[in-house]
Amino acid sequence: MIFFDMKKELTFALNYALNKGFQIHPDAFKILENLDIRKLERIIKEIVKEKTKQKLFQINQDDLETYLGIKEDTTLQSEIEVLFDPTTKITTGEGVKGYNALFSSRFNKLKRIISDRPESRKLKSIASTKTAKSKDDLYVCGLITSRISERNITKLVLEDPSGSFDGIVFDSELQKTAGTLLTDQFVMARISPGKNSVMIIKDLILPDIPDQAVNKSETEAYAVFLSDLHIGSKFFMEEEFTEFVSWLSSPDPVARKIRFVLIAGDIVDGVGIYPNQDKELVCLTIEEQLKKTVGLIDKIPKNVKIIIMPGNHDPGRRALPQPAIPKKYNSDLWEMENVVMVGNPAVVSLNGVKVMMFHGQSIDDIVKTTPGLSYNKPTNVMKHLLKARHLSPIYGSQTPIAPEMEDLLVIENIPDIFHVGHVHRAQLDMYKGILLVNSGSWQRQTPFQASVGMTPNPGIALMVNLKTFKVFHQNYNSNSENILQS
Ligand code: D5M
Ligand code: ZN
Ligand code: FE
Repeated sequence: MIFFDMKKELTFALNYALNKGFQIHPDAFKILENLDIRKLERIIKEIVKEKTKQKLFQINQDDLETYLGIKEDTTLQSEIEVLFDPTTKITTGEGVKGYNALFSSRFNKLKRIISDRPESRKLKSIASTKTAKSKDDLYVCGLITSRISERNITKLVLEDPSGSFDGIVFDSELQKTAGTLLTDQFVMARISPGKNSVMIIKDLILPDIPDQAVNKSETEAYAVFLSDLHIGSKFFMEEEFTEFVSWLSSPDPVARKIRFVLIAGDIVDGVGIYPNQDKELVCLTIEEQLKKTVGLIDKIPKNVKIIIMPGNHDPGRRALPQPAIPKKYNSDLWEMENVVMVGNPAVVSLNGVKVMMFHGQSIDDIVKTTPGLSYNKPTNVMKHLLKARHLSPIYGSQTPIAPEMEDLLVIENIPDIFHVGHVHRAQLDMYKGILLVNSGSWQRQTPFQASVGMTPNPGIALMVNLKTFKVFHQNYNSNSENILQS
């Protein structure tokens, strides 16, 4: 055993045991080395006392783990089930016909969701309201094709399979709601005919999330929420991420209970994602970037299950929904026994807790067109998505959406946890009992982000106790401004 260059508290503890005739196993030594030095003396004295009674004069790893309560708890469950993965459902219909199918699927799915509302019993098709004789209020639903705010009114155009409807919102409170509606979002409206054949919108009803019971894990397993590693980028915080990965095997009582690591996209920085990207890369090919990724996640203990979902920087396809990162780029990832590869978005069950994972590409378009929403509060945008029951409502802006026959971005399955990344700001919140996690990033501010005034808070690992839903975080960023705000 090398006493050279050792902390004096550790030397004292070792000498104490050796002088009492004890041997210390090298694995036990490793644990002692990582302990809080203030506790060392007390711990070693206790163990020596106990083992002297038993007349066993070797201190091994097991003794320390038992004493410290860090012995691997085999009663903690780590059951994972993929409830939804778009990878095998992707068909990519082509052309206009494909988009008609997509929007009709969106309309039908959301109409079914809203049919749980009592008002929906009075729903009429848009075409039938044109000939309605009654002076009673009517209910229609559809996708928003246009929203215009003028002076003190807001004009909305709604479309359903029977036709389209122009309505005006006069009420100032209701105009605030109308102002937050996104193009192509589904909404139900209470309407009544006004003067000069103008239709007045009197209420706007979103599909939203009903009150519901949250599923919890029976045992206290923890899940870690990560995203936006950007491995291969010059700005990937490799040192900090490596430190976090080694913390996962440390004696810390929380680390010892971690059974899941979820990565919500932008695992690697990719190649050719933005102009002149090669100048900001340390690994110049996708293969090299993924190889490095495998090297890093291989250090995560094997009793931790890892779920990997792609983002806009990862290989596969850019348009939503995205398939899992294809095997051809790195078969090791697919073959690792503790890794599960899924597409974007995905829904997984962790010990019965439903987690909806989405990279979050649509946040860019929503922040740009919606008053009151910003990159600094990504969880507010996440609430917006839940209310709309759609992960990417706006079609035809920056976020590419594929012309699938079925709209796989409708939020049909209500999650217990909603996990999003993309905007590089770690943040937590709650909405209708759903825990909202934006998992931040492990990439320092890029020159592009600096040029647009985007301030990420990278290097924060968020984790959740799946039994109590209590939240923890580990901050690996030395910059004290990069705190977690909610
Ligand atoms: O994007 C991280 C965040 O930065 C995300 O909110 C988009 C924004 N971003 C990044 N590059 C651009 C460009 N070129 N235009 C507009 N917004 C951008 P990430 O997915 O990690 O690149
Ligand atoms: Zn990113
Ligand atoms: Fe991204």
